[in-house]
Amino acid sequence: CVKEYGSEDTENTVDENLIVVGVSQVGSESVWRTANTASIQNILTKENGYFMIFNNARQKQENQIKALRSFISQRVDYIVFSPITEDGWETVLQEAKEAGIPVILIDRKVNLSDQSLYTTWIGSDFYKEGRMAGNILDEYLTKQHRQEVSIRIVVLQGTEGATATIGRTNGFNEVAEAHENWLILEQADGEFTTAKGQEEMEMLLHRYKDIDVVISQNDDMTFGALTAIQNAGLTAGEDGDIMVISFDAVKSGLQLVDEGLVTADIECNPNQGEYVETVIRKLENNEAVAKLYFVPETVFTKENVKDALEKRTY
Ligand code: GYE
Repeated sequence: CVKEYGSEDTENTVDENLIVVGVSQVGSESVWRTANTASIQNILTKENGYFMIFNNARQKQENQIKALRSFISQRVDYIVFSPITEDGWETVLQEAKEAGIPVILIDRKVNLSDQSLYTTWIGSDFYKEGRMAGNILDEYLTKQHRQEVSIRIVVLQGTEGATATIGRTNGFNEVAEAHENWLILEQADGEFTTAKGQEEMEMLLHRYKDIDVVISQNDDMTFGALTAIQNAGLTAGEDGDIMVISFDAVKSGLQLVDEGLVTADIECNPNQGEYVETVIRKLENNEAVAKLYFVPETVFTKENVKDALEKRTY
């Protein structure tokens, strides 16, 4: 017994016992994203009872909307997707609801007036991550007795309108506002990529003298920013010219913490696959699921990075 998907092609026929899941991923802009994709792909396997249809939207919302519509027309059993930005999903999610397909959001959130348009969201507390960045900066500046002197900060932001960008910005800004001596010179859009991170950092170094701190909203932008800092003849680190605080804590980011070039890396946990699978299993058994699931995360500095660095697989 088989279900048919799209064409008559036998390759497109699926064993009826498998649960069909359409997965729409933002893109492959970062190391974190690749790890997130792998975590989903490693668990939604045939051996585990799934047939996964994967789409990489290459950073375009229109591609994601197209993918969701194609999942709906193929009558998948579940839709799993990470929305690139928060706005603009109401119509297509309404279509999924009308088709009776549960939607599981991962990583980023959507801005909706009707919360019944998705079943569950699994991801990180980005606002908390932003606050953690502020608090750890405060700790280091206190240790250096720099509570009274002016601290000049630049922020490399991720994709505009994405939950990760919004939360990390708001969380950090709230801590910054409580410190009169912290001055945010500029928040630049580095789009979560190494190339744009470097480009923006070069411009910032050109525009502003004496930058003390860079808050970089993901490790990929940090890699680019460090190149720019180095090319400008400056040094990064707690005792260097510019203190760098990063987000994600992928292996290559943790390596930089260990080397002292990045002072703190705020972890963002990409391992959401198991949560997705648990949620689907519960829904299959008609069990209740929570509306929000937060993945556990921590902050890495030189003090605790060694162990994590050894264990990191991504
Ligand atoms: O920090 C970044 C990725 O939304 C948490 O997106 C995610 C962010 C992550 O491109 O590296």
